[in-house]
Amino acid sequence: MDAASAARLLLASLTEAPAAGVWSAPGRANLIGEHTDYNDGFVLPFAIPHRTAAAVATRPDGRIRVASTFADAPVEVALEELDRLFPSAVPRVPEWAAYPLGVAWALRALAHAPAALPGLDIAIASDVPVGAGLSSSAAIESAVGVALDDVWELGLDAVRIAGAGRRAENEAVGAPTGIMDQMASMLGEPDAAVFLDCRSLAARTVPLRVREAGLDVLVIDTQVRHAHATGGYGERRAACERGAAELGVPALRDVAVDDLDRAAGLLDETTFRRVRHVVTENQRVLDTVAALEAEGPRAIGGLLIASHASMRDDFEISVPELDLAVDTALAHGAIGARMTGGGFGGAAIALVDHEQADAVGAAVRASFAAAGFRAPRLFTAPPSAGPRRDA
Ligand code: GAF
Repeated sequence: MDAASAARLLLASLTEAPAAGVWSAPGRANLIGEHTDYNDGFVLPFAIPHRTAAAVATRPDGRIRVASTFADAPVEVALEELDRLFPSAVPRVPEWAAYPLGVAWALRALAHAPAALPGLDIAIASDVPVGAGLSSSAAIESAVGVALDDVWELGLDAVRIAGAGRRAENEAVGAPTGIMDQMASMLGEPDAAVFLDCRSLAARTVPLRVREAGLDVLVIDTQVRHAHATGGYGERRAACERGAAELGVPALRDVAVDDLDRAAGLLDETTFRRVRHVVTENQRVLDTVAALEAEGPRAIGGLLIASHASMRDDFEISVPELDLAVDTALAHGAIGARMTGGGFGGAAIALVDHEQADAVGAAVRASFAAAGFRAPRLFTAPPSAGPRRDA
């Protein structure tokens, strides 16, 4: 059953009120541009076919209830209670519920007459792998965001809805993430990547016609689960902020590749390597956009490979499973491969000839088995559509 049908069924089990509608939004893979978003830099993600759906019914009592197929029990609060729950550095409701309730809180703050908004029952279902670095959380935020924008008649554009999703992530869940995932989910289009300047939020699509080029994007979910509210992600972000402060710039976006020699003399060795990753990764995003536009996806393999090496060696966010996935894919003919998303687990992507996709997948499975790693989950992910109303 698809996510929209599952959400609709779940809603029917919650309330007899008719559904106002069902909306869905995709997860994303990042083609290139990792840990650049919160440094005011450039990213180039694309929406994947996996989606999260939100079925919504209004209710007259000013309360909001969220339920999901991946949680035991619904969570219900009064709408005005949202302002007492958030912002919070730690989720004050079960973590899964902080995503949709955080979006409702952030969107309610944008309404002209918040007290007049109707209460809601929201049922959520998803086929985006959780904890795989494929933005299952942004998919929830975008699906709920577009649903509430319609039901509450807010008239917001995609960038404002993405901003509400990011507020939920940062201020309701407490994960110090950037804006990439929400913008990718909101702006994704078939056969295209989303080129986003994270400083200005100017975005445009760039052709990513993998099928036309005889290629597949193979996603290799290592099944090593990660979480961005804890640990390494925040440490990397702090190192970038430290580097920018020591170099006297507002953000690492303002450091050019040619400035790196000077930076090496000013920063401690670890901070320098964190900075070098971000600075060179920004340039790789620009180079990838230029290569896609001039020559198409067969021209970007070297940039993907260099990006992975930078994350592995300079930013140190890869894990052995991701490195093995990338190395094995490359050894079996992939044009390029890299880990995607925040790191410390999650998924890698490999750009492979369509005819070789099965063989590359089999080789990755065999290498994981030989290394004693948990079996990876593999699927192809053509660049796909953004949010839509399903019913
Ligand atoms: C996670 C975050 F949510 C994004 O904002 C981004 O920083 C990414 O990691 C790394 O590029 O997905």
